Amino acid sequence: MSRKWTSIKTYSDITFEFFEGVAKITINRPEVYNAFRPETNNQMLEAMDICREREDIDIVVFTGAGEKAFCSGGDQNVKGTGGYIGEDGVPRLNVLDLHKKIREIPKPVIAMVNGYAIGGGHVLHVVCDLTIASENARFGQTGPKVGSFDGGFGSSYLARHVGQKKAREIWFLCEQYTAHEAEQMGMVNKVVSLDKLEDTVMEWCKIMQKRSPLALRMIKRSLNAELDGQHGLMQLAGDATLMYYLMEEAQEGKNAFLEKRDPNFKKYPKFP
Ligand code: S0N
Repeated sequence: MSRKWTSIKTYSDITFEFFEGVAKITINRPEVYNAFRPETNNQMLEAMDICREREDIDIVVFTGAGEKAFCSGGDQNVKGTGGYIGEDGVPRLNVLDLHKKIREIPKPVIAMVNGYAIGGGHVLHVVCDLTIASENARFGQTGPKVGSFDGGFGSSYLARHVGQKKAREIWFLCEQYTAHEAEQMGMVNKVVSLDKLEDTVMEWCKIMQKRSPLALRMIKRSLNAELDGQHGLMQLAGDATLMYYLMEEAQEGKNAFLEKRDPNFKKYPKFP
């Protein structure tokens, strides 16, 4: 089925579109198999901020332009010493900021993998909450072959998906894996034919859109907290505070202060 996606904002390296509560961020650099440069990451970071703020966006989908690649990682043409060199001449490793935003946004993020997910492109799908891949997709890390590595989510979170032995194999050997192999390893949720890929992603979105957004938010926070240490606990606790603020008991404290009286917390139930 073809959908009438509407553009949210125009960028040079990505398209950023909306349809029925779903925001789609497409890396649009097919000539380099959707490799990212610092500008690509900055644009995705801005798009993610918009996704976080807009109430009508329920779910974010990442994909790549064309039928060859989801993302082939850092653009080797602009790799310098100290990182990838942007138009400002400054070397950056700013894809890590994107990983953080994907983990932090309180909405589901889906990787719609339509081809190669290699190197930093592989890490990008690993960091997303869900991965739906087409049969032609290929997965793998290349770091130790091309002079890079991701010791962050690209290693530790990958190991949570596939186990320590398999994660070490993926990084040490730098081989490629088919979509079905990736599914069997536990790092892909579902594999479909390329012509069914977007339909399937949108079907999953429709199901999640019927679920309680706050429940999904708390589940994402809780699953992250287990891996993210103090930072993860801070995010989970932030949402607990949000829920407390929604209760009359929290309002009573503020109201009492403004009305210059003692708060009466006794009237609120204490659950066992
Ligand atoms: C994807 C591969 C396997 C496809 O192979 P195939 O089908 O043989 O096609 P090619 O002819 O190789 O490619 C088609 C065209 O696309 C260009 N191209 C592909 N990938 C890249 C790329 N990453 N950068 C620049 N150009 C790319 C080809 O050059 C070719 O163009 P033409 O036709 O003009 O020659 C195969 O292409 C492949 O293996 N690609 C490279 C994958 C790779 O090694 N990626 C980089 C891995 N490293 C990272 O991603 C760094 C991670 C990272 O960013 C990071 C991690 C942790 C902390 C910080 C950072 C950070 O640096 O930010």
